[in-house]
Amino acid sequence: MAFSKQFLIIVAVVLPSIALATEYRVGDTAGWTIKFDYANWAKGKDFRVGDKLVFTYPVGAHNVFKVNGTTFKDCTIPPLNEALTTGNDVITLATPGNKWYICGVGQHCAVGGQKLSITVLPAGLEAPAPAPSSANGVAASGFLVLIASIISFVATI
Ligand SMILES: [Cu+2]
Repeated sequence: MAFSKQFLIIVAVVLPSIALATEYRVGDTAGWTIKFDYANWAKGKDFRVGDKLVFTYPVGAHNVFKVNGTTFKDCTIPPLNEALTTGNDVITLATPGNKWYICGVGQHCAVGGQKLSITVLPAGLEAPAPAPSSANGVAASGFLVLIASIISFVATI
């Protein structure tokens, strides 16, 4: 019983954050690479403040620069010390607005099309439209009540 109780507590702590913030693996299974249509990948996705972008690639093969719109368009490579290079770079979307990311290796941006442009919307719970905001709140609190009752149920076993 000790194990399943522990498991449920972990689920209770982790799941609400998953429900409210989304982690996007850039390029899905293709990851961060050349000759991939990132404009198409981003299309229709609802990027929100608090969501995360994860850039995955073999270390050394690519890198990630967060740039401005002009640099994005021209594929100007910033100083190398500004690059993310871990192969599993997680970027939390902290502010709303347009965000641009490019690869600074060789001609990956200019020729390989390894560039991502997204528009980040305000966080779901702070959205200006009241209807979806309150709907999210109700769903989240209902979810927490459910988890709490599961935990108290397990605790009584
Ligand atoms: Cu690259």
